[in-house]
Amino acid sequence: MKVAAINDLSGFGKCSLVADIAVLSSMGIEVNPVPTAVLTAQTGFSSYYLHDMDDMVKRCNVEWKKSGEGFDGIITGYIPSLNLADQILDFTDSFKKENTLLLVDPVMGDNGKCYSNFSEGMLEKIKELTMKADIITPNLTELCLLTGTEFSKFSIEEVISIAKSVKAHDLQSVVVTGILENTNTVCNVVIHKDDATVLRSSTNGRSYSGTGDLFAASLMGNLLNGKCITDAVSKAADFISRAISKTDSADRNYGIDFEKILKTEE
Ligand code: PXL
Repeated sequence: MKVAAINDLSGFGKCSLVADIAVLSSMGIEVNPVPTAVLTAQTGFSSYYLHDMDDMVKRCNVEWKKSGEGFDGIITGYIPSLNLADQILDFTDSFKKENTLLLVDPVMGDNGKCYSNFSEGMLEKIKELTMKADIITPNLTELCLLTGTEFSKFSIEEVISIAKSVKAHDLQSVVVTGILENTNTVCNVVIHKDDATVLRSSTNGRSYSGTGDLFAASLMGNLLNGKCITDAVSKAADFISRAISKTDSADRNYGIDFEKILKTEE
C-alpha cells in the first residue's frame, strides 16, 4: 500500500508530515511525502519561520507522472498558500484513480479560531478539494467554516445535521473529529451513506497540536488495511486516547507523545 502525503514538515508540534510518515509507516504503509512547506515549528508557536515549497507539489505531479507512479491513498492536510492549494487540486486530478482513497483534512482552525493559513480564498479552495474527497475529517470549527455556520456549542444531533449538509456526494464519508462532550469524553461523528454513528472515547479535556493530523493518518491507515469506516474511526480515536494518556507536556503546542505507543522494531 502506498500513500502520497501532501503536507508540511514542522520542526516542532508533532503534526503534518511527522504524523503521516510515522503513523502510516508503523502500519506497514509506504509514505511518499509531498512537502508543501518547511517550518521551524507549527504556526501555533508565538514565533516560527515558514519556508513555502513553491512549486514542489507541481514538480512531484510532473515527475511522478513521468515515472508512472500510482497511489492507493492520497492524504492532504494544512495548506500554506493559495498557490499550493491549486497545485494540490491538480495533483489529485492526476493521481486520484477509481481505487485511490482521497482523504482531505480541511485544516483551517480549531476551538472556534482560524489558523494563520485561513482566508476566504483558502476556504473556497479547500471546499473545492473536499468535493473530490472520499473522506473528509473536519473538526467542529472547520465544519462550521465549510458550511457557513456560526461556531457555538452544538448538541450531537445538531452536529449530525450540519455534517450531513456538508457531504458532497453519496459515496463521501464525513468524520467530524474531536467534539468535546465533557472533560473526560470526546466524540467523533461519522456520516456514511445515510447513517450517522457517534463514537465516544476518553480524553483529558485538553487540545493538542497535531491531534487531527495523527487521527487522519491513523484513519487512512486503518481504511487501507481493510477496516470499515466506523471501525477505522474507532481505532484512530483509541490511538489518540492512548497517546494523550502518555503525554507529559501540558503545552498544547508540542503535541502528543504518540511515539511512545507506536510499535517498535524490537
Ligand atoms: O496540525 C495542523 C497544522 C499543521 N501544520 C501547521 C500548522 C497546523 C496548525 O496550527 O500550523 C504548519
